[in-house]
Amino acid sequence: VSLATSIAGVSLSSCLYNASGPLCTTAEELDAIGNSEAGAILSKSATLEKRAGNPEPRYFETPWGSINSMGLPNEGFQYYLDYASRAEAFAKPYIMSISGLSHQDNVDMIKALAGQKHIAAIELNLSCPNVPGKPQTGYDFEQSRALLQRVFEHVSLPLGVKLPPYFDLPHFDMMAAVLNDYPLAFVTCVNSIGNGLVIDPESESVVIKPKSGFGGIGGDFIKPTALANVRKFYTLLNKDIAIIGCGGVKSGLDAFEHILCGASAVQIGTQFMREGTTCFSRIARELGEIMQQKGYADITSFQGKLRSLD
Ligand code: RRO
Repeated sequence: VSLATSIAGVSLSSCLYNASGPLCTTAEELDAIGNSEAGAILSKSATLEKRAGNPEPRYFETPWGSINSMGLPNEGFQYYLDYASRAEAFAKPYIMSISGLSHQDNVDMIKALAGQKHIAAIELNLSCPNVPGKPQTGYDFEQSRALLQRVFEHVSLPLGVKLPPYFDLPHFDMMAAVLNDYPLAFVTCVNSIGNGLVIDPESESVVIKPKSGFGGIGGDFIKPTALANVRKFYTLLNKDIAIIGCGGVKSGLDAFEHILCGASAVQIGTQFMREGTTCFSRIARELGEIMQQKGYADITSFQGKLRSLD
């Protein structure tokens, strides 16, 4: 069986790769993804300037998932741009995530990426939940439209957006109406569920320091929400916009479910943080076994073909 996929003309030998965030901030971490079975290398979201992020502890794991309030720690835009030539050593696409602190910063970074070699695509993050005082752009439909309007005046590389999870059916329709007006290569569903709270009853305390303990939730907790978002946008968006699934993937079966809902590729966040780069080969093997059992030779044999009961 083949786990190969393609997103806006970019070929990936495996549909599984890392979510932006965990273990993709330094060149060494990105190299490790390059040397793994991941189908692509996706960088930590970049801001124009290097950032230290929020005070620690800022990441915590429970048996069912994670909470984080990293606050966008990253080496700065130029670092991830420079990494592109180093990524060439790996026979897989290098995708840059960007998350400017203002629309102007996003536009400036996207302008600087025009015509850059060795960058396969851009994932524009509309959904960071953890920078104090900055709302998640993806929850403001008019702001999202205004940003995309400006971005598409300058972009030359394939560009997709990383969305926050939506929970209300009219919100899916409203965001889809915005996204369908632009030539997006892909939409990644979903970022962490913003501003959850994990507490420790023993110490009667929160578990992370920033924002009084509030942070983005990932892992098992969020799989049903992630699948709902993949499925909704798969049905609502123009067929030339690929859906990339992210949320609660720790096994081949989880990846299978995302693809059945419509995902063309699947990202791994919390489980990658927990397990390291072996997650990509293990989950690939598990997904391959499921496909073999079911008689599916490739992803497109079952992608999006979720059945309803009526
Ligand atoms: O760095 C973060 O705190 C962070 C980001 Br930019 C994001 O998009 N999602 C997340 O859960 N954390």
